[in-house]
Amino acid sequence: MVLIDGKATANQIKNEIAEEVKAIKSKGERAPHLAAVLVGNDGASLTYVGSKVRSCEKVGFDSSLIRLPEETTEAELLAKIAELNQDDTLDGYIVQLPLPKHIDEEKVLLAIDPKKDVDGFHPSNFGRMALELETFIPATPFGIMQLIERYDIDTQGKHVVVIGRSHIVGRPISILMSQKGAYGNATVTVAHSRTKDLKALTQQADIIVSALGVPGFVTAEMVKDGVVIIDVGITRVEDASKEKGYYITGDVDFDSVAPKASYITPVPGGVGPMTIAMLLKNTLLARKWNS
Ligand code: L34
Repeated sequence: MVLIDGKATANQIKNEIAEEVKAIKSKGERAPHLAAVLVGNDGASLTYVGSKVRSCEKVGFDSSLIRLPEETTEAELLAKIAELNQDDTLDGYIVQLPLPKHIDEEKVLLAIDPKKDVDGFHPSNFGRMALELETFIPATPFGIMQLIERYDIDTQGKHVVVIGRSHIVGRPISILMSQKGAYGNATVTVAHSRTKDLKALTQQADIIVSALGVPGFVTAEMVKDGVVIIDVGITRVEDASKEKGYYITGDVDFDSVAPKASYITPVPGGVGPMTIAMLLKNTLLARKWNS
């Protein structure tokens, strides 16, 4: 069993980005600049956005954290977005999800200038991805593809079962893995809440990508020997015995599944850190494409 080290791979990618930033600065050009908008005080979102800002510093990017109160209206957020779209000192930005319930997420994502949409969530970027045109690939699926590539995991003709059909992970990874290419050409099944007999599907999966958010959902009897496990789930479970008052866990019952797996990503330290590294990568791409 190979434990896929997302943290180390993410650090490697960040080092590669840092080298590119050095080269940009040595030409007398300004550093790439990423901004993140965070509405409200969700604990997990604060952690993720904090990590994004720290990672910017690490690779030599400029960064801006724009924090807006929970009560921010949709109109106020849209006004902020219009401002960021016009800001020439900014290469890319993201609006951290989830947004408070009174704000229409779709409207917000549509308002982001696709050229600065380093999350790749805008319909035009998602469409470009589906059509295999040059674009920003959403950071989490991009990170998964990088792990598969850097660990040289064979996907040709393999049966991939994706659990979950979210716009951020399940749907895009299902598209990417079925595309032509060295780390594509897989046969992909997208499973979701209406899927009948999920176990029968996962039992014959060569690769399982679980993006559900239910701790311990994927158990040993659901997988075959030699399976590749990509665990995208990340849930905070309250636990008073822990320093932070919670621990983080994935969708996969790691202890029972790992012995059967050929490759497996841990949580934490798997896909999560890769999401952040690939957001930086997209910002660097924005810089190249827009200048
Ligand atoms: N707009 N919203 C937008 N873009 C995104 O790409 C995200 N996502 C998801 C939530 N909302 C978003 C993230 O950034 C999930 N996500 C994310 C980013 C980083 C990590 C997890 C999820 C991460 O760093 N995980 C660490 C543990 C962090 C912790 O201590 O909680 C890990 O090792 O998995």
